[in-house]
Amino acid sequence: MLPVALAALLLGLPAAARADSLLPAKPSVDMRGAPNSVVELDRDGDGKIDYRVVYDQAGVVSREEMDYNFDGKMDTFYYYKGGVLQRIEVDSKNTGKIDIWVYLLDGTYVQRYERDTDGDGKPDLVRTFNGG
Ligand SMILES: [Ca+2]
Ligand SMILES: [Ca+2]
Repeated sequence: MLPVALAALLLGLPAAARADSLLPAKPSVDMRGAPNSVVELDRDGDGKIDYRVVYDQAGVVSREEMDYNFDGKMDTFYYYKGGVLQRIEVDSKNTGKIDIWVYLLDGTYVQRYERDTDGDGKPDLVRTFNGG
C-alpha cells in the first residue's frame, strides 16, 4: 500500500515541498539516545517490532525504520547524518525491495526523488526540485 502522501508526491509537487507534509507520521522519539543503542517499539501491540531507531556512537539518531502497514516487515527507512534527515527509502510495493528514494535538503525540503517502477531495484524515474 502506498502511503497517500507519497502518492501525491509521485503525482507532482510544487518546488520546495516540505518532506514532513508528505510522509507517514512517525512516533515522536528523542533524536538523542545512548551511544550505539537501538530503541524498538511495537506500536500496534501484535508482538512484532514496527518502529526502530538506531543511534550512532555519539548518541545521535542515524537511522529510523518503520513498518508502515504493520505486516511485520520494515518498509520505510530514514537515514540521518549528524542528526539531520538526509534520505528516505520506501518499499512501497511491499516486495522487500526499496522502490522510492527521497533526498532532502536541510532535512526538510524534498530535493529529489527517484522511483523504481519496473522492480529491477534501480531508479528509472527521477525528479529533481531546485527549491524554487
Ligand atoms: Ca507491531
Ligand atoms: Ca511493512
